[in-house]
Amino acid sequence: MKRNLLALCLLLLICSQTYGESGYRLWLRYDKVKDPALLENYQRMVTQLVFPGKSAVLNAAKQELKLGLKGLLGQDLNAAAVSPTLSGALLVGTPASAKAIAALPLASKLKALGKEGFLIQSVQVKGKATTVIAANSDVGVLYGVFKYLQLLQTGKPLSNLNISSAPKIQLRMLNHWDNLDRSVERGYAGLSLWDWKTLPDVSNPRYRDYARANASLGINGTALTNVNANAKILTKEYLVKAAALADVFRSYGIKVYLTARFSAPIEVGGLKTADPLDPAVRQWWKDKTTELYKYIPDFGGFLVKANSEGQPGPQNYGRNHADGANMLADAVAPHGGIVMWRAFVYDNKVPEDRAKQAYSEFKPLDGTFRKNVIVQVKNGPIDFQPREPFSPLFGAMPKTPQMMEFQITMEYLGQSTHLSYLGTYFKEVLDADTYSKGKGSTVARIVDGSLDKHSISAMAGVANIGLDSNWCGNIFNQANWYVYGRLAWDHDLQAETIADEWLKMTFTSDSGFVAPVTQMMMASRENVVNYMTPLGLHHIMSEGTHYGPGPWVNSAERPDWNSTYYHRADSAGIGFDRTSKGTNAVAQYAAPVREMFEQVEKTPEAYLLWFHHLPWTYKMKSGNTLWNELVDRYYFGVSAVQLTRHTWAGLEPHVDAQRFKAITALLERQEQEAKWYRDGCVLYFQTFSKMPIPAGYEKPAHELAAYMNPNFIPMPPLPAILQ
Ligand code: BDP
Repeated sequence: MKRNLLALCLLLLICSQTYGESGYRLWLRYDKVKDPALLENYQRMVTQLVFPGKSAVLNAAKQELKLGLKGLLGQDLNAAAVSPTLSGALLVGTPASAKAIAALPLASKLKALGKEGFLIQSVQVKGKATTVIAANSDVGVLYGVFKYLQLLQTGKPLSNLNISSAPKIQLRMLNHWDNLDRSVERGYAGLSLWDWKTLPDVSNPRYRDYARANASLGINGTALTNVNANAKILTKEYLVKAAALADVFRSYGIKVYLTARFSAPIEVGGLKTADPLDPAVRQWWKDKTTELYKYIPDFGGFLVKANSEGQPGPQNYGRNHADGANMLADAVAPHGGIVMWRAFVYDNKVPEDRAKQAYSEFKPLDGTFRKNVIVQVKNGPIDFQPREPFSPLFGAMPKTPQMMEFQITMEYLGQSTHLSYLGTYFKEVLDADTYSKGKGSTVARIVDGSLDKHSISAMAGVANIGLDSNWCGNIFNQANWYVYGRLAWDHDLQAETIADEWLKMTFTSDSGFVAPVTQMMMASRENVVNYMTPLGLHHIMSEGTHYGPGPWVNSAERPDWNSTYYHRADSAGIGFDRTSKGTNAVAQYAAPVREMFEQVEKTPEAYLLWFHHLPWTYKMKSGNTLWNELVDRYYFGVSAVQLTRHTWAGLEPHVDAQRFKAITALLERQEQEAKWYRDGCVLYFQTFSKMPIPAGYEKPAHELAAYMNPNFIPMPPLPAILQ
C-alpha cells in the first residue's frame, strides 16, 4: 500500500514537472521565490490583501493576484478587508471600487493615467505601510496587478514604489491568421486555439490562459480570423461561437475583432454584388453589423484585406479603398466600432516596382477615410522580410491614422525552429525617423498618433500562437509575443530590458544565465539576417513555404513572387536599383531619407542592395569587395549561431531538463539550416560573380544543384559509425 502510494506520488510529480516545464505557463510561472532572504523580505512586505469590488475584470485581477502571491510567496491571503489594518497591506482597486483608495490623495496622478493606466505606490494608510495598486478603470487595475507580480517575479524591491504607467497606443492587437478548419496560415505552433466545432458549448480553459497572457502585456484586442477571410464567420452559426470567446476575453479587457471578406454580401448574403456604393450592399453590412453587436455588444470592429493577393475588394467594382473602408466604417460607427483596412496591396499586373505599390494606391486617398478607419501598414514596403527599410507610407498620409502591422510569427525568419528575438527588429522600425514633419518624426510617433494628433492609434502583431503545449512552437518564440505586447504598450522601452524581464520570468533570475542569454537574444535577429539576406537582400527564400534558401526561384506563378525579381544578380553585379535611375522608389521617402537612400555612399550597408545594383567589385566600408563582404556576412551568420549553441550548452545547470533539451535540439537544427541558407545562396550568387569563396572558409558540403533540389534536407553529418 505504502509502496503504491509512493509510486503514485512519484508519477504525479513526474507528470506535473513534464507538463509544467513544457513551457505552457509562459512568463506567468509564479514559482516560489528562490532566494530565502528575498522571499522573507517579500513576505514581510505583503501581509494583507485589501481588494474590494466584484466586477468580472476585478475578479480576474483578484484571482490572478492571489494565484501569483500563493505561488511566489506561498501566501494564501484572503481579500476580505476593506481598509488596511496591518503594515504590509496591498490595497487594490479604483476610487470607485475601494473607499480606501478614494480617500488617498491620488486624484491628480490618476488623472494623468487615462483609461487604462495604473499606478503602484508605497503609501501610509492610518499609519500602516501600504502598497496601493490603483487605476481609473477595472482594466487598469488588472494591468497594475500584472505589473506588481512582475516586480516579484523579477526580484525587484517592493519598498518606496512610485510607478505609473499608461499605454502610448490605444488598440494593441493580435491578428490571428486562423482559418475556420483550425489550420493557421503561416502558423508554426500547431492548430488554431479556437475550436470552432465545440464552441460555444465548451469553453476550453486555454482560452482564459490566452487572455491572461495577453492581459499581462496589455494586449486589448484580438482579430480571431485570417485576413484571407471566410465569409462564414459572419453567419449566425459562427457569431455565437465568436461571442463565446468574447465572453471569456472580456474579463481580461480584450475585445474581439473579425476579418470581413469583402464579397460576403454575395457569399452569405445572397446579393448579386458587393459594390460598396450599392445601397443594398450598404444596407446588408449595416444589418449584419447590428446583428453582430447583438451577439458581441463590445465588438471591436473589422479587419480587412482587400484587393490584395486575389482577395475581393472595392476595386472589383471600379471603387477605391476608401469607398470600401468607409462603407464598413459607416456600418460599425453607430456601435462604436472601427475598421482596420490593410495597405498590404500589390498586383503583378501593375508594371511598377512592388515596393512602391502600397504608397501609390493609398497616398492619394489621404483625407478621404472616415474618422473610424485606420490604415494598417506592414513595417516594410515588401513583406515582413528579415530586414526591410520602414514603409514609406508611414508619415505620407498625415490626415489618416496609420497603424503598424508587425509579424510575430516568423514566416521569413526561420519560423518556429530558429532563434530570432524580434525585439531588436521592432525597435529598429519604431525608432526609424521618417522626417515626414522634420527630425524626430519617428515611425513610433506616427503609429501612436502623437505626430499628427489623431484620436485613434493602434498596433497589430500577427500572432505566433497555436495549440502546441508551449504555445509558440519554440520557447524563445514566446519572447516575441512578449516583446510585441510590451512595445505596443510602451514603444520607448528597450529591447534588452524586455529580454531581461522575459528571461527572469520564464527561466530564472540567476545572472549567470540571464546575462549571456540576453546577449544571445540581442544578437539573434542580426544573425538570421546575415545567413539569410545580408546587405539589404530580400525575398530570396524558397517558394511557397518561405522556409530555406531560394535565390534561384524564377518560375513562380507571378513574376513578383520570384527571387530573381528582387536580387537582380547578373554578371555585372547584384541588387535592386530603386534610385532615381532605377524605379525611383526612394522618391516615396521624405527628404533627407530620400537622399540617403539615393546616394550609395550614404545608404547604410544594411540596406545597400535594397536600393542599389552594384558591381561585385564595389568597395565596401571595410575595404572588402562587395562579393567578399557578402560571403563574409553569410559565414559570420553561421559562426554566430555556432557561438550561440556553445553558450547555451554551458547553461544546462540553470535550466530544467525538458526546456534545456528542446532548445538545444532547435539550436543544433538552426546551425544546420543556417549553413543551408549560406551555402545555397553563396553558391548561387557565385555563378554570377565568378569569384572564389575567400580562403579559410569551409567549403559548402554540396554542389549548388543539391541545394536547388526542392527535396534537399539539411541534416547534420551522420556519426561515423552510420556512414
Ligand atoms: C504574406 C503571407 C501570406 C499572407 C500575406 C498577408 O505569405 O500568407 O496572406 O502575407 O499579409 O506574407 O496578407
